[in-house]
Amino acid sequence: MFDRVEIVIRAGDGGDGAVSFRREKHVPFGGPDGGDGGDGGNVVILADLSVTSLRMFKRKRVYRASKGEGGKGKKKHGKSGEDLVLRVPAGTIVLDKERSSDEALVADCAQAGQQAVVARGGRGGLGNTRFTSSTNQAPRIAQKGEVGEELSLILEMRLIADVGIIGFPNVGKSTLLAAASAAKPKIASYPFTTLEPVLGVVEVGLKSFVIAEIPGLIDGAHLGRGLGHDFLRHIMRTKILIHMIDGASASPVEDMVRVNAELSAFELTLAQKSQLVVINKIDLPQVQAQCF
Ligand SMILES: Nc1nc2c(ncn2[C@@H]2O[C@H](COP(=O)(O)OP(=O)(O)OP(=O)(O)O)[C@@H](O)[C@H]2O)c(=O)[nH]1
Ligand SMILES: [Mg+2]
Repeated sequence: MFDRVEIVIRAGDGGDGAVSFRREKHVPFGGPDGGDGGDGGNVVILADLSVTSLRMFKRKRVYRASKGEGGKGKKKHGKSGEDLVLRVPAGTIVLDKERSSDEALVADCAQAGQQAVVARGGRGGLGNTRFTSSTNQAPRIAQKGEVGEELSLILEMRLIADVGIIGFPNVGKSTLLAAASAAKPKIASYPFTTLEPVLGVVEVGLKSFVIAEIPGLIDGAHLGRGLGHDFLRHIMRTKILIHMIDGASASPVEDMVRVNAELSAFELTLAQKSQLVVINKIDLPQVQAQCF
């Protein structure tokens, strides 16, 4: 699953302004007529419902918007460069790779249709027509186009689930997801059966909400151990967490505390989300003896 990619974007340079003079028969000293350069194209990021992953950004790394054309004689302005629109899945956030994490957010395309200019094209340079003054009627100067902005970006897709199911491996997260929705995650009696977050839609009458299994939470997940680190990002936007505990574990309460410690080590706001704590496998006699 490609849910985080790094790309380089470069907005178009502005076109140069032209140095040009009118040349007409019988007009010995034509005035300056150099037009302005066109502006460079912007790079725009657009959340598009028809795009479901960031996979295509793995193939190509550098994205450039087109340049503005240079100005021409007869006061003709150069054409502006076209914007380059990069289509991403809804729920993608855009981070500036060079900045520290608290000021790195460039754009947040949570909903389809949201867009943001992430790199501005350079302005076109002024042609020599613009430099005429009372003392200089025939300026031989024109401005160069500005350079387009260049940025290294991280695109990160965050699943937009309303409810996240968390808990140690093998506690029964997939079983709940499969029972509550039409999703068909693999269920097996060993840890790490689920290797990527799985989404399901839960229908309640006419309403529905999205539920996500977040796999691989173990001690040290926030440090990248197991699978957990990457996937914790996905639950940042959930409204509530279902914290599932295996009632048959040697110490269910300690399991819960350890998972919570992972959440707060990763991001404090995650640990502050409301949790519905669920003890699972209560059909087993030893669980009934232990928990009730
Ligand atoms: N007895 C009993 N077993 C259950 C219950 N719920 C799940 N299980 C079993 O627990 C095992 C693990 O279930 P999963 O749903 O795959 O657990 P998971 O949390 O998704 O596991 P990972 O994806 O590997 O982290 C399976 O053998 C399930 O059949 C339950 O309510 N009672
Ligand atoms: Mg699972």
